[in-house]
Amino acid sequence: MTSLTGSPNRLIDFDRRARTRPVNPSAPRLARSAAARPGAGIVHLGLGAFFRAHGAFYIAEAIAKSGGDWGVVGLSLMNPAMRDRLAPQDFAYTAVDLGPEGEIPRVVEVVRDVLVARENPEAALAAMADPAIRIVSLTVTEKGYCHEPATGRLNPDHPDIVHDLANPAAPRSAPGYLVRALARRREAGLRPFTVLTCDNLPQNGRVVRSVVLDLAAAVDPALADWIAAEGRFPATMVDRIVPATSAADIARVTELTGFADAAPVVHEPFRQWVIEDDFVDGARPDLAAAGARMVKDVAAFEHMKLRMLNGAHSALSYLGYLGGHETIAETVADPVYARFVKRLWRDEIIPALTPPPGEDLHAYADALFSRFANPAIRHRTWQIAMDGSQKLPQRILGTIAENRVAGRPCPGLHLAVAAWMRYVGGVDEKDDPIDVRDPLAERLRALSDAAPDGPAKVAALLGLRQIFTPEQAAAMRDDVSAAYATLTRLGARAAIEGAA
Ligand code: CS2
Repeated sequence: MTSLTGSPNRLIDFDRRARTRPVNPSAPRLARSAAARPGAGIVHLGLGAFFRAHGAFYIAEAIAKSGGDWGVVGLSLMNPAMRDRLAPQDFAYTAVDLGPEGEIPRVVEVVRDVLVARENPEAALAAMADPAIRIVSLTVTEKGYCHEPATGRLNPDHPDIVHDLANPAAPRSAPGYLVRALARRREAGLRPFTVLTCDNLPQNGRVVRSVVLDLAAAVDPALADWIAAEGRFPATMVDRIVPATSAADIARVTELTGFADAAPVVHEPFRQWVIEDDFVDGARPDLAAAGARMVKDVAAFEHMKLRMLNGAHSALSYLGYLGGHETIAETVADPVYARFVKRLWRDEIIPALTPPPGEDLHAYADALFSRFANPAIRHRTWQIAMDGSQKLPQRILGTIAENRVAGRPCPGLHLAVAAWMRYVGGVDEKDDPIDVRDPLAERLRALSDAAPDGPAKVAALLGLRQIFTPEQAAAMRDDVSAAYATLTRLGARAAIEGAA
């Protein structure tokens, strides 16, 4: 048994022999070990698979190496499902590493509790205002910040923001909870918590700071001044590929470990966390001891990751889905798509990037290709295709804009934007419906349906100011229309073959 014992908060490796155990239909439920628990120091909003396989993993390791009361209280804004799954196993869960050496299950025990804000807003706010809590971290996805993707500012017309402005004491949105909890801390004479965003947004620290300040200023300008002066919103670059947990994953975990776990996570071996080292009073776990890179400036890392990993992910998800591929691994196993994505990195994405210190972008692209090709990771194209309206600006449109300034053509990226347009039209290449998940889904579908032909559909979608600036829309119109026409005429796979 290789386990990190001797620490109150452990990542326990299962006995490797457990892997040969037959599936036991009456397997005992996973339970927390008897070890002492660290006190809570972090509230985390949005306890999905990604945070549980990434941030929680680093925090558990940081505590194991350097100690500290940095246990995590999870907070779901709406959905009780995660709490209901984790509570019977005392919030322990299995994280399975799907690497070339096989599957390695570990138990992560850093989560102490999960609260559901909609059921009990008071308990959620009390937890965030507890003096022991020094960090509120977030993985609420791009749309959870209620901002305008094109500008990074709070969207005052967002229904949850309209609600929170009218009812600041009983919020609904993530920014609403942050502002209300910070107000309570100020009233109680406490220091603010650090807001640690772990979502794939450009300048994510700046975005969350600006939505919090915009909302606070609308409620109480003095509160906004205090947050601006005392609050800290470090930017981060987060990376680990963590597909949604499937029923097959849940069954496999019992087979591997002999324990029933209602909420395991499966993830690739790779992980990276680059964090701007700017915390309120320097209070944070020793994340560097767990392998996180603490830096002054995250921007170059963030650009590299958002544009190379997430940009290629989004391009492959729309083009792969339309071409009939279910997962990213399947998509890049198709040689036409493999050539396409490698060319996309080499000719269109890398030339528009400045490498971060110590990174070679071509080696990074090679490593990404291997990560995408990992057949054990069943990351569905449909999952990545979700919320494209919130993802395109930072993943693809910025690169297109910089290429334009430099006079570099980018046919692959234009094809990706056109594929997104075909996708949100809601009908695939076999005339079957697509289940489009996006906060703007209805609007996108209506615009596409109302336009009589391809060029008109492209023009209508480019008119969405939440996504495209007027200059971008004007500059891209001809290229995207041409790409859209090719996609419609040939289908995604043949269109890619032409562009590769
Ligand atoms: C993916 C990301 O779902 C998506 O949009 O591109 O979740 C991606 O897997 C992670 O950012 C990898 O770090």
